[in-house]
Amino acid sequence: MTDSLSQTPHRRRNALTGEWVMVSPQRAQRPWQGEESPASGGSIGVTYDPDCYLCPGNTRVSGHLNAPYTAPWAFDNDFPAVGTNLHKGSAEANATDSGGPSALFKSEPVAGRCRVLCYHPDHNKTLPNMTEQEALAVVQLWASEVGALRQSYQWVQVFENRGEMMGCSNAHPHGQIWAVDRLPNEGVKELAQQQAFFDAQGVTLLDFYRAEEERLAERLVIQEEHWTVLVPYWAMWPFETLLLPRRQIDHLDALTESEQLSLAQMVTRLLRGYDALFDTSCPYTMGWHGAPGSGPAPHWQLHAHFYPPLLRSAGVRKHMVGYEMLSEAQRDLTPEAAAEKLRQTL
Ligand code: H2U
Ligand code: ZN
Repeated sequence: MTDSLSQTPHRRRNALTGEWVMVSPQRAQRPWQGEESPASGGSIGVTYDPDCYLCPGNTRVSGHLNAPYTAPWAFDNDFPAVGTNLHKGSAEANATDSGGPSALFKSEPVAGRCRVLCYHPDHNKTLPNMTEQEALAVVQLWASEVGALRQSYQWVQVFENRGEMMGCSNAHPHGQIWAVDRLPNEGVKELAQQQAFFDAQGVTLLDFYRAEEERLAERLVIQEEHWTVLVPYWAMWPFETLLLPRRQIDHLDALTESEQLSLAQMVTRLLRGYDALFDTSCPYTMGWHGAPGSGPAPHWQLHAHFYPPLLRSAGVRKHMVGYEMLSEAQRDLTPEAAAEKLRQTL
């Protein structure tokens, strides 16, 4: 990296969304006198919690009974953000592009299906603590859920919020899926950038980008046969990473068996790295972006984003406030320095 990027303020463009992030490397050493959240202390240690609404056989808030599951298991969210009832009685699309005041009060209906994915019957078995086979079972559940839901919905968002800092309400290892019939903002931005790049260059943006990052090596975190993890050039969160397959893949359900197994290894390894870096059960939001719709999508590259909020230690997080909320994302630590620190823990 040139000295100017490692030492002087600059902006970097996110090639996947078209947005910019401001990088202020000279600020990375500034003293911190703000909030230090207490470290979460990691695992509590119970394998079964009679009060947990996700443990096998327990009763949920809704009164429904969980299956006595012994492998990853999914159910329809009892408090879904969207209904499956395809627009019946819901708001009609109410604005035209003809101008006038109605253009300022635009809305449209949205329908979908929300699922909760219990990753493991053991209340305490987070992804980084799983064996390869246990994590593989989670990967296979992601894949089968995506395979089924994308037949009916435009956008299938698999995600996991881990830790209280990320608003996760329950320690039981679990993820969620919100599948919707409208393309959400992130999908719209990523689709526009990937489509435009493919139309202009004839290659898949993130596949081309990954090969370039592998050549440069300064932001690589893990690279093996089927997958690469890197801190993107345009990372917004301090230790944000991007997980990419090493061939073009549209959807999670298109992985081969060896790609699934290798993915299980990669995810647990990366999450163990995060836990080691901060010496805590590291909070994060992670999620998969597969191609919208169910048809072939050579312009799209399947990928997962990992967004841990931590900055220096278990107790000091990055706040996306002030300039970030009002202007644009900003970071102090360079993505190259973050990748170096992550590599040291793996
Ligand atoms: P989070 O902790 O990641 O928010 O996920 C918990 C989800 O589980 C949440 O979306 C659902 C909530 O709606 N849930 C049920 O479906 N049934 C329950 O009995 C409690 C929580
Ligand atoms: Zn539980």
